[in-house]
Formats: sequence, C-alpha cells, structure tokens
Amino acid sequence: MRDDANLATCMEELAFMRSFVRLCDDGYRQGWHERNGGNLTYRMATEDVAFARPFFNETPGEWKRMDVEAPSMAGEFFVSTSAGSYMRNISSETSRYAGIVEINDEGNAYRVVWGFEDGGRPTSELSSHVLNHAVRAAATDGACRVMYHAHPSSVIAMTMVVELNSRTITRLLWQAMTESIIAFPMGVGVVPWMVPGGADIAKATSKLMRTYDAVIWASHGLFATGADFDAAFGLMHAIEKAAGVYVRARCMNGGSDNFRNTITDEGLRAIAEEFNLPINEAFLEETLI
Ligand code: 2HA
Ligand code: ZN
Repeated sequence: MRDDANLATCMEELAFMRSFVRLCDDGYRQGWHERNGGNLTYRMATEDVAFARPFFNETPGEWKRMDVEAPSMAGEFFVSTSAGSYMRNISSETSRYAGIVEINDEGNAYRVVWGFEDGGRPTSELSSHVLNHAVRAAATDGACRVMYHAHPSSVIAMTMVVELNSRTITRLLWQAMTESIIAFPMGVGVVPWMVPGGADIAKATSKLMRTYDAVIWASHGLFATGADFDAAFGLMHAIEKAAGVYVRARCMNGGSDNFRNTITDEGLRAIAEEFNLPINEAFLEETLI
C-alpha cells in the first residue's frame, strides 16, 4: 500500500485529491478562473478508488441522469469540482466545492459517493467532461485521466480575431513559440462559439478530442487533457503562453499578422524530427520535392 493511503485520516489527504486541489489553486493563481469559471475532473485509478472507499458516504446519493451517454465510462469514479464553485475556494473547502461521483452501468447517470456537501452537484460541464474522458481514454489506451477546463485570456482573445479552425489556430500557436509543437504535436481543436453546459457542445468537443488532447471553445476558454495533473496543467499553460506571445506580437506589430519572423514549416519539421514527435502532418504545408 502507498504511504499516503496508510496514513490518510480523510479523503483530502490522499495523493490524488491533493494533486486535484493543487491544480485548482495553480490555475486560479494564473488568472484563468474568474468567478466560478472553469472546472476539473479526474478519472480515478482502481487503487485510488480502493484508498478512497473507506471515506465514501455510508449511503450513496440518488442516481441522476446525464444528458449524454458514455457506455465505456460505466463503473468509473470521477472527482469533480462542483457546479458554481470558485476555483479559489476548492483548497479551503474541498468536501463542499468538490466531490466524487460514480457512473452507472449504462454510462448515462451518476451518483454522489463523497463531497458536494450542502446540496452541491458536479460541474455544469459534466456532459463535456464525461464524453471527453470516454474519447480520450479510448485514444490513449486508458492513459488519459485529467480533464481541465479554464478561461485563459489570451486564448479567448485570439479567437476574436483569427479564423476559427483547428489548422489555422494550431499553426499560429506553433509558429509563435518553439515549445508549442513539442507540447501539442497533434495540434489544438477549435469549437466555434456555442452555448455552454449542454449535450451539443459536449458532442462537438468530444468529436475533436478523437484527434486533439486540447480543444478551444471560441470566446469562452480551453479544455486540456492529460494522463496526470502535471500533463493537463502543463498543456493548458503552454497553449495559453503561445497565445499570449501571439497576442503581444500582434499588438507590437500595429495589429498586423504580417510578422517579420516566425518559425517556418521547415523549422517545425526539424523540431518534430529531433524530438521524434507524432506530429499532425496535415497542419504543415506540403514540402516541394
Ligand atoms: O464552470 O466554466 O463553462 C463555469 C464554466 C462553464
Ligand atoms: Zn467555461
């Protein structure tokens, strides 16, 4: 048994819960979570569930229908921020502003097994989170566990001025900063503006998640995923950093996107080769042989 599980006297002391809370704090400090903006879910590993079970409520909550179906997520347990919660409050009142839900055998309903005290419920974006988890788990052979949604300013600003398609935005981000193609070699998906919170945006996002591990919501924010909290946070951070560089460069350039220097496609290919990256070829210009 892991030490944290042996010694834990409450859910909040378990390693996965500490990492969950830390990401919420880190994201808040980055300025990505105004008000109740953003949400986070973690698909628990079997051993996490074993360590957490002693702290589950004696009686689980009622089954509640979701507006999407994700059969492959049947029986999974998710830690989730609560609907309406402020990221800045998750660390101080974790059992109130976060909780754990179990998904039923059909993958279309959940019940609360811990947390969400005082009548809370999981994130308003639960549909997107669960569908995205299903798609990313399938795309990564089960490795992906963290689904992180935030409202970083530069990404949002960028969607107000550039063409809203995955290839265009990915190329601008890749060209802005060397680290970009290393951090997201498959690129970033883009969903046009849609009403948040429901099944439609969840389906549009999860479709793109078959290819991308991060998806932008125009004039709203960004979803970043990963096998662990570092990976998801790091991806969010890298994309927002690149978008920030783009925004600044464009401001310095009098608003024009006719930049003097950007990383060329030849340069991008050379990075991919050097680091042996599974790059999205369709997002590079064809080479003339
Ligand atoms: O939690 O970010 O997209 C509030 C939101 C909804
Ligand atoms: Zn949001």
